[in-house]
Amino acid sequence: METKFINTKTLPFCNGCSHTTISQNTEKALQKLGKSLLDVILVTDIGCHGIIDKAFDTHTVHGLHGRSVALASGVSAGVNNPDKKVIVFIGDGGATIGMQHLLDAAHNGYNMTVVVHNNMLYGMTGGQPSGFTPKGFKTPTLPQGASHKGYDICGLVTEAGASYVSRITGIGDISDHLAEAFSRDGFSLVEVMEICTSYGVKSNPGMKLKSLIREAGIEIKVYADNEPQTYETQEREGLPSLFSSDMVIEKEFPHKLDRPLRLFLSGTAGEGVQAAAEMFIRAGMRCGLNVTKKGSYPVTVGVGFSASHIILSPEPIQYTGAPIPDVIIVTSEDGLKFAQKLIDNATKESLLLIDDSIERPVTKAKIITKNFREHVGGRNAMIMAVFEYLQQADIIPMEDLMKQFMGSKISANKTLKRLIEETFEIEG
Ligand SMILES: Cc1ncc(C[n+]2csc(CCOP(=O)(O)OP(=O)(O)O)c2C)c(N)n1
Ligand code: SF4
Repeated sequence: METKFINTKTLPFCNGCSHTTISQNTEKALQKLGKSLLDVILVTDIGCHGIIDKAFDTHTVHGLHGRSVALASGVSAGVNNPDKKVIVFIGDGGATIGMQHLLDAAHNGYNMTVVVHNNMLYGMTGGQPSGFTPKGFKTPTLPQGASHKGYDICGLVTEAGASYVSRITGIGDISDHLAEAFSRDGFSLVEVMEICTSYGVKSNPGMKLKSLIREAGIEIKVYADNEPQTYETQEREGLPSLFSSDMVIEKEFPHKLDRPLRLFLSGTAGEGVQAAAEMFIRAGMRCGLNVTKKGSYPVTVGVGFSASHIILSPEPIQYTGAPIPDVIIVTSEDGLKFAQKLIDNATKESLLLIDDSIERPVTKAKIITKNFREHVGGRNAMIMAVFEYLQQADIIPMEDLMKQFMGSKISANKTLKRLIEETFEIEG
């Protein structure tokens, strides 16, 4: 039986909008190529065309306006598998905003097909002109018509090194054109000329797409049909994919957690907060736990606070926030300031582990003070603190955390290593 890629009969677009034609023909093209649902990763941009993703039963990712090609480049490089098809849906608005991403993706030969839905205006926000609006074409916010001709994206990505490029009109059965592009390795692009039946027609009454294209000198043709130069063959040969078994962390130790544990580590930039959090979650993963880690720090990463929210859980983690963490570890004044709200929210069940150089804050949490900074200096205070916490909590083996420590660059610090071994009576 033919694979159904679209899970609904009612697509979300206005009557007559060619976004419908593109979606239906994408399904048809994928069927012609014998693709299965999990072979396809559809990356959509912001705009009317982008609201289609929930109708596709493939993998889908919805990106920021203009950034879908950049996102897809990461997906393509990460997946690194020519049998998986990365397809980008982007409007002429998004393609204008993210044009550099299109040029770079073509230049680097990322495996993907970009389908530019060129209705010559920003549809979703009411018809502002884009960089692709042809000379003379009117829109609701530009009633006098565009004064310049639009960018020729097909010419530009061809010049940048795309392997296959064509421009077509979004009328009738376009599935063969799409299938042709989908079947190519490397970067391919199809620009589909369309009319926005809501705003394009309203501003240009009586206009016909084909005559408009002809009068504007927009060519409908195959622009590039070259031997593919793909990113994979040039750069990544022999490197593991992100999904490679080389990246898998095998379960090695038992754990004693029967519910999620939410920790908040808060200290000063450059004092090992992120490294300590990383060690802790990796140790959790070695025990078969689900984990999340979110770093928080100012954009000027070398100064001010540095904090990490981490969750370890025997169950899958559906929500990564923690308005009331179970444990808050504070190793500096910067960290205290940043953690203040969470300390205020803490309950009797919460634990606050805090360096004894800091004045004890008022809180409902149970407080334990320890001297983390004295022997190691600020630099590794959080590493000492997570060892201290783990020794008290006994949820995963200390040996596991020590193994993570020994696998990190910080273990080259002999003084720190000796101090951990002596304080926690554990062999490195
Ligand atoms: C960075 C950014 N700027 C502006 C917007 C507002 N915005 C949402 S949709 C849209 C227009 C989308 O037009 P286009 O990309 O051509 O897609 P269409 O709606 O025509 O399919 C704009 C400007 C946004 N979401 N993000
Ligand atoms: S507003 Fe325009 S682009 Fe958006 S769905 Fe309607 S016709 Fe299509």
